[in-house]
Amino acid sequence: MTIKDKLTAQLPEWRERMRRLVKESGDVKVDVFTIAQVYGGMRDVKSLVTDISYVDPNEGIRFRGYTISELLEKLPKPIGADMPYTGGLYFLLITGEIPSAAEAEEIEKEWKGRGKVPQYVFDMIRTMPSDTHPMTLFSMAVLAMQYESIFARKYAEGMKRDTYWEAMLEDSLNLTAKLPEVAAYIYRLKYKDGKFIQPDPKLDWGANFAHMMGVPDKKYQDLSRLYFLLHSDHESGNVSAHATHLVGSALSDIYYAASAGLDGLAGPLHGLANQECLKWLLDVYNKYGQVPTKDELTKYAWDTLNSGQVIPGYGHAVLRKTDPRYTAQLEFGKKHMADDDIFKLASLVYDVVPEVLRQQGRARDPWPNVDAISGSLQYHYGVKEFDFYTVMFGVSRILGVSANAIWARALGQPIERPKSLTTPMLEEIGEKIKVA
Ligand code: NMX
Ligand code: MLT
Repeated sequence: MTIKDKLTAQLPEWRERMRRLVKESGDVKVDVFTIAQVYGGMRDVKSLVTDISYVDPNEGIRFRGYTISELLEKLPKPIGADMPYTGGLYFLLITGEIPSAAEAEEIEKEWKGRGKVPQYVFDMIRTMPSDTHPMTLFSMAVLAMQYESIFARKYAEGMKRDTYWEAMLEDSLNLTAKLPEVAAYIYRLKYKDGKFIQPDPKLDWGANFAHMMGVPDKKYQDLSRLYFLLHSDHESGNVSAHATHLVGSALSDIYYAASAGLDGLAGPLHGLANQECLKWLLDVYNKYGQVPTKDELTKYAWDTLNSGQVIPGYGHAVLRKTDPRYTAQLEFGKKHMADDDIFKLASLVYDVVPEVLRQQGRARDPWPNVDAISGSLQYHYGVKEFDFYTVMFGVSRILGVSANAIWARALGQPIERPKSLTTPMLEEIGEKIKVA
């Protein structure tokens, strides 16, 4: 059964569940929220729905109900690999089912067939100033491929509403197929004198990225597969997922929507934190010329806070415990690079920074998030150009946001349009409540 057949079979039940819920319980209040939340970035306001992943504040992410360790055990792996096929992960995100090895390989095959990047994308990237940030190039590349959109073409021709998702699925498979090559192209152009490496048809999607990056160590293939799994989705309220969903809700196709998501990911409070983290670690390391002592690191962390900056990689809007995506990477590092100084430093930060943030008393979550350690693993394998790191996050995140976009179309989710109020209106609401 293809992924499209699986969705076709699942859709009637999901549509009926949604219809029944709205009909029978449409007036039931899910949440009430405060003026502080209206001003405070809508934190914790329960107003989005996705069945693809869920972030529990204490447990962290579950993808389609599975924890990270369950997925690392259950998802099929290429022969000889420790980490699963990204194709199998994509199958799971879209269908909700753990794929068989044949099903995971089928997605990998689909991706190979759809992987050729149009020449105009490379030409466009090359016209940009050489010091353009890689995230700008990556987002532009995704946007440029909007030219290929089947959804946009079919919509213009007059597609039936209940088949929108089929075009979204086609576009999503076409787009995701091309991401590793686009990303590796940007990397090689910017940092390796434009000496490109062609994809190897024998390799899976994750391993091919590693190969095209030019990293010789075979373990980097596993790190890439792990990285793409961990960063793929984080429920729907984070900036990249929400921006993608918002733009997609206007019936913009996945190229427009994903490019918008990438633009949000490029912010230092979101995905760009991974480059900030590595930079912070290197600054510490260079200051002391070695892995510092705990006392030195404590002082450095306080200096960062006292100069009005955040400590990148720590804190989270939803999580209140160590991010399990951090833990999965820490375990990979302990297994494969325990003696690497930058990795050791990243691990030491875990022993120091939560206590510093607790003493400072501002951050609601003093624990590390996904970005706190990812750069140190890349650095170990020679991918040291940290302003590229968010591109890898973006490659992975498009898996999750495109899976969501397919379902948003399939369930006919409407254009997003919350209501805004003016400050005097909120003042009046505040006064009324006080008087009452
Ligand atoms: N270092 C210093 N201060 C922090 C940190 C941190 N790591 N985390 C939170 N705070 C501050 C925050 O700036 C805010 O200060 P103020 O009251 O002066 O505005 C206060 O603590 C309360 O913030 P929270 O409610 O705990 O966090 P919020 O939900 O607003 O923001 C983050 C969440 C993730 C944006 C925030 O923790 C942060 O800036 N962390 C560092 C950047 C980072 O690692 N981002 C990556 C997130 C994961 N990702 O990949 O997207
Ligand atoms: C993410 O992966 O999107 C980040 O952890 C941010 C978030 O979930 O708010």
